Amino acid sequence: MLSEEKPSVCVLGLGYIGLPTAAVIARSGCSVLGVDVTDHVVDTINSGKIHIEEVDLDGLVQGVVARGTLRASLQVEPSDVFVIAVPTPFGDNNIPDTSYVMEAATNVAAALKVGDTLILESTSPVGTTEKMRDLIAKLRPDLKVPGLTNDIPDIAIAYCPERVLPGKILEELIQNDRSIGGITPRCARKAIGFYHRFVRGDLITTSARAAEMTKLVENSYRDVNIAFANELSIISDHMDLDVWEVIRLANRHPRVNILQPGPGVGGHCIAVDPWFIIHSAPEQSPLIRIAREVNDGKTGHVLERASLLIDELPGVSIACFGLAFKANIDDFRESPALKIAAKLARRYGGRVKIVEPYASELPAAFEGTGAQLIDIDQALETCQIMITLTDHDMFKSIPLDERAGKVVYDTRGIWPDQPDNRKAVSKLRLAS
Ligand code: SAJ
Repeated sequence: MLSEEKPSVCVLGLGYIGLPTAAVIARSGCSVLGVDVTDHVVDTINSGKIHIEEVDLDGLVQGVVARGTLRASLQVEPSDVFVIAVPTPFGDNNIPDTSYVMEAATNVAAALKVGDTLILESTSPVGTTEKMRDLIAKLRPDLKVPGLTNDIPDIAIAYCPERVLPGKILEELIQNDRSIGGITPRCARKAIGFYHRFVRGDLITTSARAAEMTKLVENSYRDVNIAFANELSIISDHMDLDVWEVIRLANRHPRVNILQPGPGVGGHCIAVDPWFIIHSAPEQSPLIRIAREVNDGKTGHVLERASLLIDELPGVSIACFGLAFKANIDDFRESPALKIAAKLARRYGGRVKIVEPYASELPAAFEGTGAQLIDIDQALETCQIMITLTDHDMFKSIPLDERAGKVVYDTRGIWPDQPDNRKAVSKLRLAS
């Protein structure tokens, strides 16, 4: 590849990160092959459509597929740059599972040639990029790999984590700064040359291990801070204080910025990544572990208090506002809101109504419960108890006069003007 030529790129894994990344690279004019293990995903993308929801992604994918700069396949093909963006779930006992990364690297190994760059983007335990390098070295003894040769290596390998926010992925893919962690400084420089093509944020070079840790630290930082807010809300429930008021006041301090309590932490990142650190350094990470436990425990706390409230008002209908794991998106994966609503539905059956403007039908967790999906107006007309679980803007804009006379358990603090909030909540004080 001549330096002024646009590299051909192969992106492995066409999920929430891989597909937007592939589409943005394709928009920069590179020829991109997206690889996925699922026929349906490959077919959908090749027809110019998408299988996930993300703001503006449909139009972008349609455009780059129509222009021929993005196509999808089940098979890896020779390319100049390979980007691995496959999941790294954790299995039993919260142990990170990097088998998809290693499988993807195995497929890439067969296609590698001198001059190629291999980049791992998947959130990974520290040391994964080096393990991937060792695997490549084993599978391709004909190639000089970085860190294992005294000569100039034949290929470059780097770890470059994404840090985009679901709902703002296309914007943040371009604007956010990125850590570019090379196995060697030369690898980092090669990776920078690639990301410069489509990222406007700063590209900061470091080692692969430091970049791996940085990604985990970012999400753990957020988890620990949300845990502080959630613990404050549990303390406030116990002491009959309004946590929202306390946080609002405390945040007037110039160096205090407490996050928002909620029904727990959802999604595939913040509730998962801290375990990668805990697994690597269990003795050294008590704070990170307890934060995870506090955030997971908050879901049970909300369920318990909601049940106490419902038990005080037998027979009345209950509206659960929101299933998504956070505001203004249709992502119900690992959602505390969904867990709470589904448990209430199993406990109280048809009395439970779900208001979720981002769902066209109730997820499988509600099967056989008798719960129904209704809209905001139906909820206001028919439900006396209202439990807010997701802070969608559509819910926030329900004015006070439409909520008058309702018993509200607002786990997100979206209705600070609700007059009987405190009264309803104080009735719930746990006998602890
Ligand atoms: N949450 C609260 N209170 C808050 C903030 C969030 O309860 O004050 C909850 C949300 O409701 C949600 C969960 O935390 O259930 C996570 O939401 P989020 O918006 O904080 O983060 P994610 O999971 O959508 O995306 C995170 C981001 N990481 C950080 O902000 C450090 C994103 O930048 C990462 O790219 C993404 O994880 C990822 O892929 O790792």
